[in-house]
Parts: sequence; C-alpha cells; structure tokens
Amino acid sequence: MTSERTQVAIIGGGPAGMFLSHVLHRHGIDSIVLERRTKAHVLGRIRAGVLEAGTVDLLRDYDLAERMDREGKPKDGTRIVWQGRPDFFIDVRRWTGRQMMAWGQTYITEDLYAARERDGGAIVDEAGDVALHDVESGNPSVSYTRDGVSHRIACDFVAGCDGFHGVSRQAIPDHMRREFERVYPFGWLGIMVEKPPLKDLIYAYHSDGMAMASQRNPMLSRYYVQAPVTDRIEDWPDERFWDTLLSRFPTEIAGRIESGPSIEKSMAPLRSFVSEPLRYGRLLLAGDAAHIVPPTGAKGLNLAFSDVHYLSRALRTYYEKGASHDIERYSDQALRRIWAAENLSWRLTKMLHVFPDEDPFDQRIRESDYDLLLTSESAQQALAHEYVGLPFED
Ligand code: RFL
Ligand code: PHB
Repeated sequence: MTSERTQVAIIGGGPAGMFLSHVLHRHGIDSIVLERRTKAHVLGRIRAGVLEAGTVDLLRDYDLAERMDREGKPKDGTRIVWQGRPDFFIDVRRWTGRQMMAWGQTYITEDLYAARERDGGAIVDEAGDVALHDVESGNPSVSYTRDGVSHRIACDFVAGCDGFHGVSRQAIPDHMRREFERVYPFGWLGIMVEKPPLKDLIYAYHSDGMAMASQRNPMLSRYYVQAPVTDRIEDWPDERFWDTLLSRFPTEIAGRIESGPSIEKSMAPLRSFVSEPLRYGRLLLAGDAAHIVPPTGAKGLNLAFSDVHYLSRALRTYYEKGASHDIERYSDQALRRIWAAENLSWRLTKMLHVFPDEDPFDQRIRESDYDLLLTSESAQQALAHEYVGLPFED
C-alpha cells in the first residue's frame, strides 16, 4: 500500500471534478483527482451542449474559454415549435440582456484535461475500488487500487464528483440523507450527424412526442427524439430516427434539417433526483453525484459548474482565512439553485413531452401553459431568467 497526502481528494474526473481541481489549483490548493474510467472513455462521452451565461462567465474567469469563444455559437435564446400553434422564442437576450452558448461538454472536458495536464495536475485514471474513510472526522482519507496496487490518500476534504452512479453519496449514512426523485417513462434518443445544424436550438412539441434540434459545430448536428425508456438503440436504425424526428417538426423546419448517417447514437433515461444534504463532515458532493435533472432545459452540466463555484469558494475561505462558515453553508446555498433548476426542468419536461398515461385534461393544461407563454410578457420574462440561469449568490 502506498500513501500520500493532498488537501482535497476529488473523486470523479468529469466536468465537476476537473473544474474543481482547476479552480483550486488557481488558488494554490492541492488536489488529486481519482477517475474510474480511462481518459479516452471520459473524453469520448457526448452529453450536454448548452451553457448558461454564468457558466460561460466561469469558463472565461478561469482561462478555459479560448476555444469556446472562437468556435462556440452564442445564442440569444431557444425556440419552441408546437404542432398547430405559433412558435415561441425563449428570448434570453431581450429579457435578461445576456446570451447563452452552444458548446459541447466534450470540448469543455478536453480543455479541462489539457489545462490540468499543462499545470502538472495529479489525475489518476482507471482508479478501481475507490472507498472513502473517516469523512466525519478531521482526518478523512480515500483508498483505491490501480494495476493491482493499493493506494491511500490522506486529505483535509473529500469532494464527491463521481456522478449519479458513484460511491461518494453512499458514504453518507442513510439516516443522514434524504432523496427526492421522479423517474419518467421515456428517454431521449440522441444522435450525432456530420451535417450543418439549423441556426436555432429548437424544442418541438408534437402529439407523438418531443423532438429537439441542437448543434456542436458548423459541421456537426445533435438531434433528439422522445422514445420509450424500454427501447434499445437497435430498435432505432437511422431511417426510423429521421422519419420520427422530421415528422415531429413543422414541415418548413423539417425541410431544412439535413439528415445523414449517425456517427453516435445513445439513449438517456430521464430522471429528476436530489440527495440532501450536499455535505457530511468533510465530504462535499457536487454535480450529478448529488442531483440529476432531465435534459429539457439543459441544466445538468450548468449545475455541476455552479456547485463547483460555491464549493471552491468555500474551500478558499477555509484555506485563506481559516474559517469554515462557507463550508457549513455550502449545501443550503447550492441546493437553492439546484431546486430552481429541478423545478424548471420538470416543468419544461411536462410541457414538452407526451406521457403514456395522460388524459385530455393533462393535454389542455399543457396547451394552456404554452398559451400563457405566447401571450404573457411576465411569463416570457420569468422563463428567460430561469433558462439563462439564476445569478450566483454572494
Ligand atoms: P459526470 O460527468 O457523470 O462525471 C462523473 C465522473 O465520475 C466517474 N466515476 C468515478 N470515479 C472514481 N470512482 C468511482 N467509483 C466513480 N464512479 C463514477 C465517472 O466515470 C465520471 O467520469 O458528472 P459531473 O462531473 O457531475 O458532470 C455532470 C454532467 O456530466 C451531467 O450533468 C450532464 O452531462 C447531464 N446530461 C446532459 N445535460 C445536459 O445539460 N444536456 C444533455 O444533453 C445531457 N445529456 C447527460 C446527458 C447525462 C448523461 N448521463 C449521465 C447518463 C446524457 C447522458 C447519457
Ligand atoms: C444538446 O445540445 O445536447 C442539448 C441541448 C439542449 C438541451 C439538452 C441537450 O436541453
């Protein structure tokens, strides 16, 4: 067994863990990142594609925005199209004066790995059997194995950034943890295609189900359709995907969508989930380790960044001022923003998807939600503020 010491042991090398490690380094705080998968696997994941204004600011503040500012697409908002009703534009620019950014999680993760490697950051990939020890004490540690050798890292804090299926959350005893959950009976079947995307990001409501048009770069488009969660990828050959997608968009927009062979296809189940609190002793959770949102509203990745913003600030207060009050309020502070995002994602998911057990009452309520958006400037303004992302608290 080897042993070493760091200030913050970070479990998980996804966006939350890598951004935390980068920010801490900028403030002179040491960390070691333990990632279960290979670096190639982590960098091969597709996932999210839309950044809130606050996430864009964070990337710029921490010198991670050069490629995003060169190649990402600033967006004034997102369009909703609706079978038999007028289109609606979530006009973020008009109501908040801010812009969002179409920019893939894959590129952000690549840039984070490059930045940490350039700065000599300690990242252990293929770390097996990661286990947390004594997190309720003042002397926590983390153990793992790699290539058959056991290692132990003593630390001041453990940051649990290991996603929904990670081990960190489980280190909080059941009686100290409260979980809130909604599981949806459908998923998003997504494909990537090497064709120019539509100019706008578009959510489409159709009585057969939701569809969505997004983008990664001038020659890479991302499309999704709502599909039963029990479907397998093999049930969705490209031809069926394109037929379904195009049938859910109005003819004029469908006519502008350039189809082609998919280069990636995946099914993401939809779930709303929050585990409270985010802190147990010296263990602090961030990102998907503590919460999941359905992709409607594009909040998942953005929440990972806002958690890390609050968490890194709390750790700085601890190391720079010797004060733990920001650590103590981290959970409550992060949870306010998390619940706001859970709320929006849940409402948008209900409004834009067809549920298998719904009845005509549900349908009328959905139409009335949409009609309110079409006609009420207050509703438009409120949605734009939620969609662009709530400001960070002091
Ligand atoms: P991640 O990205 O899941 O990273 C967690 C990392 O921890 C590692 N890990 C472990 N490491 C060590 N020991 C263990 N025991 C470990 N267990 C796990 C994992 O290998 C992984 O590298 O969480 P993080 O950093 O909090 O980032 C969150 C975002 O990735 C996530 O919120 C979004 O990608 C959610 N999400 C989407 N969000 C959107 O806004 N739009 C999307 O279109 C969108 N699509 C998606 C998604 C999430 C998906 N998942 C999680 C299944 C599509 C999928 C398929
Ligand atoms: C994406 O580009 O992958 C994307 C965009 C908007 C969403 C979800 C995913 O709400």
